[in-house]
Amino acid sequence: MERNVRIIGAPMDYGANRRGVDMGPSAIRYAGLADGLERAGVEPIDDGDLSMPRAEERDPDADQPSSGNAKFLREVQDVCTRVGDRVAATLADGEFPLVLGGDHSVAIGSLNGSSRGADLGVVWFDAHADLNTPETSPSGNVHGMPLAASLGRGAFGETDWAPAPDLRESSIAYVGLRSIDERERELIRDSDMTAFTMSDIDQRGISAVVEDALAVATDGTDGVHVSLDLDWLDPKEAPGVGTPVRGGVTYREAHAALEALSRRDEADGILRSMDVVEVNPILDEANETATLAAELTASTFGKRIL
Ligand code: HAR
Ligand code: MN
Ligand code: MN
Ligand code: MN
Repeated sequence: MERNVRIIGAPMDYGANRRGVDMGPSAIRYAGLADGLERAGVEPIDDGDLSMPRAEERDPDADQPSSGNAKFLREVQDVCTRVGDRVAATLADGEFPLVLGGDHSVAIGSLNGSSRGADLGVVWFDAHADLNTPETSPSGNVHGMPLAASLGRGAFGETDWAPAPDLRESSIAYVGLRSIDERERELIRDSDMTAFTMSDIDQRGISAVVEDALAVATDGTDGVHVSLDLDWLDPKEAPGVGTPVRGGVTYREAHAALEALSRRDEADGILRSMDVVEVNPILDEANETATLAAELTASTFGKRIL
C-alpha cells in the first residue's frame, strides 16, 4: 500500500533569535524533498505553507506568561494550534504528517496533533534539550522550550493552552545532546525522559543508541513522532542552522540513524509523524543543510543506497 506523506510548511521564526529559519520550508522543497520522497516509494502531497505574520509586525513581549520570559508566545501559540489541527486532520485521513519548520517551536504543534487520542512516543534528534521553561530560559526564545511547553511544565502549565496533555515523559528519548543549560540539566535528571548524549554515541555507536531510543519510544505507545533538528548534525555537515554546536553526528551517522528508523518502520509500522526544523538558508553554504534535510527525510521513509 502506498503511503501518502502530507507536507505541512510552517515558516515561523518567532521562537529563534536569528531570522532566516522562516525560509526553511522553501529551501527544503527546493533541495528536492518531493523527488526524494517519491524515490523512497511514498507519495508526497504538498499542503503549502501556513500563513503567518512577519515577526517585525509583532511585539515579542505582548503576551507574556505569569513568570519568566517567552518571546512571541501569542504568535507561537497561534501557529502551533493551527499546526496541531492540520496534523490531527492528516492522521484522521490516514496520511502521514511531515511538518517543515521553521524553528523548533513548531514541534509544540506537531506533538499536540499527533498525540490526540494516541499514546505517542518521541525520538528527539537535537544538540539541545529544548526543555527550558519561561522561568529557566536564558534567552526567552521558545525554540529552546518546546518539550517543556508540550509537557505543561513551569509557566506553561498555568495557561489554558495545553499543548500535549497526554504526552508521557517516559516515552520520550533524546539522541545526540551536547549543549544543555545548567538548569536544564536538573530538569532532565529529575524527569522520566531518556537522554542519549553525544558521549553515548561515541561509546556505543549510533546504531545501538538509536535501537535503545526506539525501545523507549515504542514501549506501550501507538506510534512514534520523529523530531529532527538539523543542528543535531555537526556544523561541518549542516552549517545552515541558527545555533550550531561543535561535535555533532556525521553525515553517515545521521543516515544510519534514520535508516534504522525506516527499517523498524517497515517491520512494525512504528512511524506516525515527523518534523524537520531549524534549517536557516541564510547561514548555509549553497543550500547544503536543506539538501541534507531532504535526504535524511527520504531515508526515514525508506530510501536506500541499493
Ligand atoms: N538552550 C538554549 C536556550 O534555551 C538554546 C536553545 C537552542 N536552540 C535550538 N534548539 N536550536 O534546539 O536558549
Ligand atoms: Mn507522484
Ligand atoms: Mn531543537
Ligand atoms: Mn537544536
